[in-house]
Amino acid sequence: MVDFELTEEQKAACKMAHEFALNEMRPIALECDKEGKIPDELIKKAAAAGLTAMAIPEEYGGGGLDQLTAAMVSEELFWGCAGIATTLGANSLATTPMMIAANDDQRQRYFPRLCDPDDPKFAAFCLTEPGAGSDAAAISTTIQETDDGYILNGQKCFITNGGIADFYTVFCTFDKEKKYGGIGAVIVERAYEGVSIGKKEDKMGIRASNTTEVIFDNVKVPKENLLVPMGQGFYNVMTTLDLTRASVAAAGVGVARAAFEEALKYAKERVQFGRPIIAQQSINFMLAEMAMKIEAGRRLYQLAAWKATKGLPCSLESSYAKAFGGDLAMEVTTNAVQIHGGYGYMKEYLVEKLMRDAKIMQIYEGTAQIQRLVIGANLMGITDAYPWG
Ligand code: COS
Repeated sequence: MVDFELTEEQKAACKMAHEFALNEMRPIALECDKEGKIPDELIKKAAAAGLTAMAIPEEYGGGGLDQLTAAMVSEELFWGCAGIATTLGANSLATTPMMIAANDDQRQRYFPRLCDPDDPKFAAFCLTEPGAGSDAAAISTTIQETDDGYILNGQKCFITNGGIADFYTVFCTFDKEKKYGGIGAVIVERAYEGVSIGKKEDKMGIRASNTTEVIFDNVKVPKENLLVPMGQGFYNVMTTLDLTRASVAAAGVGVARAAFEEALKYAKERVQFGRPIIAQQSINFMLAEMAMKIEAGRRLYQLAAWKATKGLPCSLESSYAKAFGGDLAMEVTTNAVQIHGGYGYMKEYLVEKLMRDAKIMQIYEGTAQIQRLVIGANLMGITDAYPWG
C-alpha cells in the first residue's frame, strides 16, 4: 500500500524548518553569501530550534529524527539558503559514521557537545584528500598504533565546517598496501596538538558555509577514540553515504523549488509582447518541466530515505535520488535564470545565487558520475526489473 500522508510529527518538523528558513535564513541569505560567513546569532537560533543536531538520538539531547523526516527538513532548509543549510546539516554527515560504529562511551562523550543550545558545537566528516576524491579507497592519511593509542598524519581537503568544528570523524589508512582493506576511522578533537586548519576555500556557491583543509601533524589520538578498526572503514564510509545521500538529494529539490518559485512569480509579472511571459508557450513549458521534475525528485529522495529509515538496503535508491536531485537543481536554477533574462544574471536577483549554489549538488557526497557508477554496478546484479516484490 502506498501512503503519501505525512505523520503529524513530520508535518510539524517541516513546518518549523520552513518557518525558520523563511524568517531567519532568507532575510540574510544574500548577505551571508557575500560575506562568506554566518552570524553566530543565527547558529544559536538554529541550535535552539534543534536544527544542528536533528539526527542525534534524543537521549543525548538531539532531535532523534529518522532519515525520512530529516531529508524533508533538509529540503526546507536548502529552500531557505543552501550555504547556511550546508553548515547546519554537516553534523549529520559527521555523526553518521558514529551512529553506525561508535560505542556507548564515545556517544556519551561526543553527541551531547552537538546538542547544547547555549554553546552549539560542530563536527566535521573528514574523508576527502587532495589525491582521493571520487576514489575514496585511495586515501593516504596514515594512522600508526603506539603503546597508548595512535599517531595520525595527513591532510584532508574540502571539509565542510573544517574551520569551526570541535571534533572530526577522520578516515585514515593503517596500511595503504591493503587498499580499502587498510582503512579505519578515529575521532579527533580540534584541541589535540598537531591539528591545524589550512586554506579556507573561496567557493563559487554555498559561500556562507565554511570549507577548509584540515591538517594532522603527528597527532596523538587516544586508544578510546578508535571509531572503526582497520578493514572496516571503507564499509563504514559506503554505508554512511548510502544513508546521507537522500538528504543531499532533498537539498537539490529544495534549491530547485526556490528557483522554480522565483521563475513562476517573475513569469507572471514580466510583460513582453503585450502579455505576461508565462503565456508564451516556450516559457510555460519550461515551468511545467520544472514543476514535474521537482515532484519526481521529491518522490525519489523520499523513497531512498524511507528505505534508510526502515533499515532496508538503499544504496541504489540513494544514488537514483542523489543523481536526479543534483541534476535537477542545476537544470531548474539554470532555466530560472534564463526565464529572468538579463535580470537573472544580476546579483540582486535570488536566482543568480541559486544557480551558483546548485552546482555543488552534482559534486559533493559523490559526483553525478559516481552515482551513475553505483547505479550501473547494481544493474550487474539485476536480471529483471519487476517492482512488486
Ligand atoms: N555498502 C556496503 N559495502 C559496500 C558498498 C555499500 N554501498 N559499496 C561497496 N561496498 C563494498 C564492496 O562490496 C566491496 O567489499 P568486498 O570486497 O568485501 O566485497 C568493497 O566495498 C569495495 O567496493 P568497490 O570495489 O566497489 O570499491 P571502489 O574502490 O571501486 O569504490 C565507489 C566504489 C566508487 C562507489 C566509492 O569509492 C565511492 O562511493 N566514491 C565516492 C566517494 C564520495 O562520495 N566522496 C565524497 C565525500 S563526502 S563530501
